[in-house]
Amino acid sequence: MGILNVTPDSFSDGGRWLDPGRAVAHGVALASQGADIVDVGGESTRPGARRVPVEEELARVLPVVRGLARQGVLVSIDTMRASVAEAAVDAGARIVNDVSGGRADGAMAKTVARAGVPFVVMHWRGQSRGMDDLACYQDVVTEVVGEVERQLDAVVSAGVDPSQVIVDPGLGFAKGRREDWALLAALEAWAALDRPLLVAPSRKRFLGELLADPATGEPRPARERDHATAAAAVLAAAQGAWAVRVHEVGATADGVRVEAALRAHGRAAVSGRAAVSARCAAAGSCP
Ligand code: PMM
Repeated sequence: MGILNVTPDSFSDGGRWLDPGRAVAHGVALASQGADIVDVGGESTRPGARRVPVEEELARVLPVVRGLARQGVLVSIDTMRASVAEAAVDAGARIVNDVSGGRADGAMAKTVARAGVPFVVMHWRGQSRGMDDLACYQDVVTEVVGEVERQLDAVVSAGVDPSQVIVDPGLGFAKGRREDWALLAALEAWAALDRPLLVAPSRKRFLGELLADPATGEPRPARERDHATAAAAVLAAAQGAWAVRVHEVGATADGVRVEAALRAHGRAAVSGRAAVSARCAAAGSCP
C-alpha cells in the first residue's frame, strides 16, 4: 500500500502532493513501482495535529481519488469521517482506512457497512493532539490486540461484514518507541483475530530514534528513514502481514517479493527433500 498524503502538514511528505494533478501522477507512479493499493489521505494524523474542516478534507481528496480510480488504481481512503468515506467511495475508492477504526465518528461503521467495502480498523486511543499522553500499557501486545478485537465486535454489531475487516496495530498512535518495537516483534499475536493484518511502519518516530545521529542524539529526518522502513516492512511480511503501508514503494515492493520467494522456495525445498528421499528409498540407496 503506497501512501499519498494530500495535506500541507503530514510529518514526512506534507505539502508535496497538494496539487491534484501532481498527486494523481504520484499515485500512478506508486502503483507502477509495485503498490497494489494507493492510500489517499487529506488530514494529517501526526502527533499534535489539529483536525481540518470537512469541506477542506473533501476538496483535497476527491479529485485525487477520482483521478486515480479513472486510471484503474485501487484506492483506499484514509479518513476518520463517515461523510468523507462515503463521498470517496462514490468517487471510486474501494477500501476505507480509518485510523480510529470507527471510533472518531459514530456514523463510520454504518456508512462502511452500507458501502460494503473493506474496512481497516486500526488501534486508536484518541485524537492526535493528545495521543502521546495515552501511551500507557502494562502488556502492550495483549492490550492492543484486545482493544482492536473489541472494536472489531463493535463495527460488526453496526453491520460491517466481519470478512471485510482488516486490522492494524497503529504503530506510533498512542505508542512510544518501546511499544512500537514490541508490537512489530510480535505480529503473530494478531493471528488470534483471524483477520488480514496491515502494518504501517513507514518513516515513523521509532525508526528515526533508532537511526539517531550518534553525536547529537537527533532523530534521523523522516525523509531519510526509507531503508529502515523497507526492512521493517519485510520483517512484518515475514510475520504474515497481509499488507504494508509505505511512502517509498520501490524498495519495499522488491523486499516483500524476496520474502515471498524465500517462503515459496523453503516450501519447495522441504517437498523436494521428501521427493529425493522417496527416490532413494525406491532405489535402495542414495546415488
Ligand atoms: N499511519 C498514518 C496514517 N494513516 N493508516 C493506517 N491504517 N495505519 C497507520 O499506521 C497509519 C495510517 C500516519 O501518517 P502517514 O500517512 O504520514 O504515515
